Amino acid sequence: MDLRQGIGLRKLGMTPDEFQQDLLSNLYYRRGTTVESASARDAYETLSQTVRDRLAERRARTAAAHYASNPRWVYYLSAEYLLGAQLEQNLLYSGTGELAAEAVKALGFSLEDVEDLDVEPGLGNGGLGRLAACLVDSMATRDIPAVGYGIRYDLGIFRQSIAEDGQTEHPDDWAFQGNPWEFPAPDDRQTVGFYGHTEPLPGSPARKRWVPGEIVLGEPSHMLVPGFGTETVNIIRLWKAHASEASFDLTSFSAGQYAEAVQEAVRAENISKVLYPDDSTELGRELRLKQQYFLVSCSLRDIIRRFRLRNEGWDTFADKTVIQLNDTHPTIAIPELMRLLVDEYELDWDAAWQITRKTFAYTCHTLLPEALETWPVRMFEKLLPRHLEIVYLINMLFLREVEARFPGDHDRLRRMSIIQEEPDRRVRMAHLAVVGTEAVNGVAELHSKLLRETVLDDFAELWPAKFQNVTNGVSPRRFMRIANPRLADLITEGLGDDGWIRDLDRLAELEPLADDASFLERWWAIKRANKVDLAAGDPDSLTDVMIKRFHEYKRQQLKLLHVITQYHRIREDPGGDWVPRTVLFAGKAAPAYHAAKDIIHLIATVGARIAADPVVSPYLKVVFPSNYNVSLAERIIPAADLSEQISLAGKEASGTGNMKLALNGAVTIGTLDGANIEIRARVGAENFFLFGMDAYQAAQTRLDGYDPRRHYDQDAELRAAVDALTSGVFGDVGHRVAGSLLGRDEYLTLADYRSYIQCQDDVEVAWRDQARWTRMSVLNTALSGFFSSDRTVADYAARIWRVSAVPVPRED
Ligand code: AZC
Repeated sequence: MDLRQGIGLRKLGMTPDEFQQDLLSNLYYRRGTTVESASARDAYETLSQTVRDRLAERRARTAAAHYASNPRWVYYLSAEYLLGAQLEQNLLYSGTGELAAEAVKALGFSLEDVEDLDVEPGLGNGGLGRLAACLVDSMATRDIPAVGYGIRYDLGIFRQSIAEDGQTEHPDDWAFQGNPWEFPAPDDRQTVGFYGHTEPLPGSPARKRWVPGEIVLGEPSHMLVPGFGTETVNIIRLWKAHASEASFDLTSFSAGQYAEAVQEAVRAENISKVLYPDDSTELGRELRLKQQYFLVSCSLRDIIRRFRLRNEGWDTFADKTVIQLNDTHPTIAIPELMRLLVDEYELDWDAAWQITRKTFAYTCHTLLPEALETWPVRMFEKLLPRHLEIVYLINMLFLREVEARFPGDHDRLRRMSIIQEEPDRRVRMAHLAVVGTEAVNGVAELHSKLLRETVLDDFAELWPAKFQNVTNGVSPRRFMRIANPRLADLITEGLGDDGWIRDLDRLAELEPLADDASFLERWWAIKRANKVDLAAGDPDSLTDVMIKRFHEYKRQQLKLLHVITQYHRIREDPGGDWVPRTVLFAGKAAPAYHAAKDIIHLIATVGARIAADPVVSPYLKVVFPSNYNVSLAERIIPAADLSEQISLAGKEASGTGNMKLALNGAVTIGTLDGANIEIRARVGAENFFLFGMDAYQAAQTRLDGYDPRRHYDQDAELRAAVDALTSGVFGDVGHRVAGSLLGRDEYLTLADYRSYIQCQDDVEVAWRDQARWTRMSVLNTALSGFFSSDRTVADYAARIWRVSAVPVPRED
């Protein structure tokens, strides 16, 4: 019997009895309890295992199909994954929702009770981590053989509580009660070195032996990533740091020095202890560099192990392997692959470099200079001495290439070097990532263009063909079908079948329904029902949402100035015909980012004041649900009428919340930034509220010597709003925020204020006409099919990875 063909795997279509049997068997044999004494947690654990087993069958068939076809595999390296809750997703993807509901009912629970116990793995910060989750979903859905690699942080993104004094952070011990979705694979553990020194090796001057000073083990576990409407189940493999046995100091322990005895072990295990809750600014901590190398070293050894299983020569490695670097965090993979090939597998430098360059591709997610990672040479050298030598050699050969193309252009060499010399010596990871890869992409058209024109202009001049754009996308499963079942059902009814969930361009077929009055009525009623479920405010009010990380460039402070202006207007004319609004903010600020935390604090303060004001509160409500995460996003997005995408143009690489909201029928108010531009181009200018400067005007405003006071002096309403902040009624925090706006106003908030306010007035005019608004809403959904991550993955597959689908046969 060929074991790989099917190890007695169960048939796909299960009867309720069979499902129930499996559940009971898990309850008895794995959980060790009985029907009579099963708690909700017992029900949750056993249901999760039962559902997981259904996917594990498909996983086994997937591995067999991949092994047989020996394709080019995609390896996605990402320091972050914001996966979202797993149970509901896996019920949907395995088609076991109804079976599960019945089975847990027999144990005395409802599916909702049980789903409430499912904790989302918060292994990411924001857009970049959630994008990684959408892409692995779509890779599986598109039958692309892929493995995602990441770190299994003990503590994910902090839990946030919000009070009138702003944000407080609490540790997120997400797997405290265990994680039923994870398969530990201790046998595949890898050994990772740090520190130490290098020694010459006889024979080849390019080869060295690295003698590390510290050894840490990486233990993998994997989670299943099912495709939707297909048989493929891929995996993500997450590494957890483990101390090696030798690190326990028995001598100290015997002498009663317990802390000393485990000191080394604790240090080792700290590597995967915590996700850095830092979205864009450099913490400059050695531990972070250690995390990056830990991820890279474990993953590359695993990739090579998988390659060598197939017994092929190194000359085929790049044909069988593409490694996508999700931002610069895993960029040390480039010197690490060189080290493995040259030092350990004894390839000569040129052959190794050819392989390396053909294997890697790099996605950049930012335009903020401060978010481009650099590491002090001294720290890099201490932690990774061999890698620094390799980086130097890569740099020398690279600069020779530049010199040959642009003889005598010393300034260009200085600008392009992988090593920054002034003011201090640092390794520029983005430069390394461009030099060591075959393709570099930005994440929206404007972003890719600005990368070529500004941040990476010298590189684009040298290698124009290397630079590409792949516009981001989002999973229609999680953000439509799961998050918004009412809307999904209506769309399915409107289109005649649910094929759109895998083929989102089909939403365009809804376009004619935007003129069908009864369809519009039902659309409106669904939005209202979603607002009732969210229970954030009056479901008949305009639900105006700004949900994203807090950062000054995203300009939550601009939204707040609008709120204060609205507050003043209502107070001045209490009898006016005001459009009732619920303004909902949600999002976290990096704990050390004081200016962003001030803005949260100020929102909470202003919100409380408005709530206490009987004149204003019937028309204006500010809510700030705490702990924004994927699950909360799934509740807010279906209820949103207006989507705030108001970053300073040229700063938001793409945005993906903007896509989720548009797909759920929220109308965008936004600047010409990131993917907003592409959303507007698709849904039509008349269905999008545009305001503010574009990226070139913003850059010019800066060059011309921007003075925020000029706007303050000229605009009475703006002055009143800023004066309210400085008046003291909102406390010290009001002062601080006003000070920053009048002082530097780094992100040109005041310059865009008037245009924003006018645009918000236009929003209200449109909102008063319910038919017009609903039509805009339907068209936003209908014309946003492009923003499916299935399309994003198809783009990567065709243009960057050059891989094709490997369908997994159904079990007969
Ligand atoms: C984000 C960008 O800010 C956002 O515009 C983009 O949509 C998203 O990546 C996905 O491409 N960047 C990050 O989240 N960056 C980090 C370091 O977390």
